[in-house]
Amino acid sequence: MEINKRVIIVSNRLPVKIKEQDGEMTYHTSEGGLATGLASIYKQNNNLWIGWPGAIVEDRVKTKVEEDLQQKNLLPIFLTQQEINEFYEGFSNETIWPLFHYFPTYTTYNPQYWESYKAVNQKFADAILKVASKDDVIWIHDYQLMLVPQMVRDVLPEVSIGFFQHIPFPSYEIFRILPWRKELLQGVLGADVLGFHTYDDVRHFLSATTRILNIDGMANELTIGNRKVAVDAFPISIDYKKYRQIAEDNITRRNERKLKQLINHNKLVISIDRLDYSKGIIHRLRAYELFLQKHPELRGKVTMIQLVVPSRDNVPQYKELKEEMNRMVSEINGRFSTLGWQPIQHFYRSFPIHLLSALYKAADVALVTPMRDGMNLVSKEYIASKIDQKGVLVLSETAGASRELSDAVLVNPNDIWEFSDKIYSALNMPEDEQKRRMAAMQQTVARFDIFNWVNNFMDKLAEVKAQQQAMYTRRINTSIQQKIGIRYYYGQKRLIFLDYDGTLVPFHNQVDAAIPDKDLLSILKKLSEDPHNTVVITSGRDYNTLQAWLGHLPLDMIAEHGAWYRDHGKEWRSRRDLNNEWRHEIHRVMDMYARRTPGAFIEEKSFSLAWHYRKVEEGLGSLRAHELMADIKHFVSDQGLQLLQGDKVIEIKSITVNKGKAAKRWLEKDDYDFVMAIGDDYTDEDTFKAMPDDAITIKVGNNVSAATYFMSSYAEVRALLHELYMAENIGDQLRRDAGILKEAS
Ligand code: ADQ
Repeated sequence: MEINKRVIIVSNRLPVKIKEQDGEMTYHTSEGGLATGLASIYKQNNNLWIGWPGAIVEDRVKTKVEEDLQQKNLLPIFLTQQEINEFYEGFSNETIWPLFHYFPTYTTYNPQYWESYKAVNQKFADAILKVASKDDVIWIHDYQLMLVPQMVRDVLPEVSIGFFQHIPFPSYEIFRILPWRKELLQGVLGADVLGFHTYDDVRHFLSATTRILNIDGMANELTIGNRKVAVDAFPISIDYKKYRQIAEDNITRRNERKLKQLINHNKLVISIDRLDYSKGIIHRLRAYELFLQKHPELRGKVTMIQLVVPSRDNVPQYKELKEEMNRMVSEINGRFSTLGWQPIQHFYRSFPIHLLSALYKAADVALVTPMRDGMNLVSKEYIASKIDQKGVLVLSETAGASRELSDAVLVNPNDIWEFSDKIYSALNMPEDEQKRRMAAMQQTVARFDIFNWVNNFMDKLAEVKAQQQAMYTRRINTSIQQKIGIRYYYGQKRLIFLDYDGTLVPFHNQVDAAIPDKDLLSILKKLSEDPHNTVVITSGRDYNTLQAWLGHLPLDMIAEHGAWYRDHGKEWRSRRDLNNEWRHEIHRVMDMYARRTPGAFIEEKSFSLAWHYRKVEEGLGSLRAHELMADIKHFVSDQGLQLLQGDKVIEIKSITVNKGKAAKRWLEKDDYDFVMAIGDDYTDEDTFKAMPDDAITIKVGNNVSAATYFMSSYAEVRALLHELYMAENIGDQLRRDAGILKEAS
């Protein structure tokens, strides 16, 4: 973790509850998992946590509250009642929350809420910007603040920003329903590291950015302008040691004894969550009811303790849920109770941690069965509290925690029948199996605790920033450009290799649309007409196209990655040693895949075949390309061919043909004092590697490269080339002026 930088944590809620009693302000610091984990950061040095203090604060006490909280390294943002209604309860909890938890029918689309969401996000961003400098690390939390990263980035372009989302990121098909999907994505992409709980969330997020913003990336890295952004899974956890200590505490032991007496030493099933439709409370009650119905022999021998913490109960759906829950609990109790036994003990309130811990310890089975949950910490708290390792966790497969806790009894909460069977088998699981499973899960939770989570996230953020900075120093800026200009100016024999697509013209969906424009032709003409210059276009395109587009200029050209070449003023020649016997078979397979894939097509070059999928439906193209590659890979290696994977294209050619080999032919021709190569894709890497040590090599784009320098676009390449021949002209002028001056003197 980078400890020498100042860290600013930002979340909707501050880790403090504030109350006013008889004119006195009291502050109760939260014991929640996130607050505990982040306490190791925000309480240090001049670090800071920014957020809403959880209550409406009257103007007259605002300054006092600010001063009090400042002592605790907290900076409050005050929200008005209207902001709470529209930004917090509105857009955050009635729009994003239900949709991201796969409840589209509960989702409200209210433009007024959206306006408020934007305004409050701006309020948070302004508060950050008031105190932050470009060297700080800013860690923004959760779905209430998705626009803040970009708002901060706009003002502090170099600052380190992390964003962590605590709730699921839904599949693209769900996310796209949202009218403001684009803005939310652009907002979070202001961060350098985007963290989610699970790899599935990461996958969904990447698929949404590809499809909605048309941003492509390599694996889980995206390139936003000149910035690399990492998207990764950081499963949150709990303070394991703390939960173990509490479980061993005498107060907890006493509570546990009392609890067992209270339920007559029955088997105990527990259920603990916040009141929320995402938590699966109703489905769980149904499954428990069915279990009691199917197993009359266990009635009177099992008790369920259900704890529900009040939450958001002025949002209509939560009110309805509460009514439905109460109705079901009394129905089940009414139906099955006997004089000495009640199947469900229901509590609608928060419990002190020692009582919670006693429940975890006493429980034979914990039912943690949300419909959807980003992670779910109750499951991990239960595991940590099991000192004797006896007890079974029944866990939803749709909770993020299920990815780590594979030794739990996994359940689909919608499948009530199977669910009720699993309650039964959990209650009857042999003790040694309980212990084996519990031990394995304890190992995981102990190792990947909340502190590990904080460290992993902060380390990743530092790593990404360092990578960005390394890239930044290799980006061509004015001073590097000047140095290149000087070397160019003094060069007497210059050799310049230029790739075509993506380097001199933008990447087009239509292969033939990349025809050179007037501006480009003029640049190439001026460069190549200079008698000191040899300009070589090195392209993967077929030679007929290059001839038609650029043949009239005094350029040298390499076509089809080196299978064909032309010295200016001469005819095109091909390599004599290449054979084409493999062609028929590869063409047959490529054609089979093209016929199954709308939008795919084959490009025929004289010594290679390319299968393009740039016009194929997103996702399907790369799926087919992988199938195709798997199909031909043995043939390719048997025949001494090479399979190249490009940007939405795969190409098969002889292994002996590459741009680097072709470039060598030119390098060997003469002794050059200025060598430069510019290219944008993987095939240009061969050129870069073939260049002498003192050559200037430039990669267009941000991917890893053997090139020394980076540029972001074809437009910058053109500007550089323009500068170079201008340098020559200005130089000539200077030389002439110098001559005139000499003569005059
Ligand atoms: P939550 O939806 O709040 O968090 P969860 O992770 O389960 O869900 O945390 C609930 C917390 O409340 C636990 O620490 C639990 O002990 C406590 N709690 C529950 N009932 C209680 C009661 N009656 N009395 C006292 N305490 C009680 C969101 C996401 C989750 C994600 C977390 C953290 O929805 O998926 O795991 O953030 O990222």
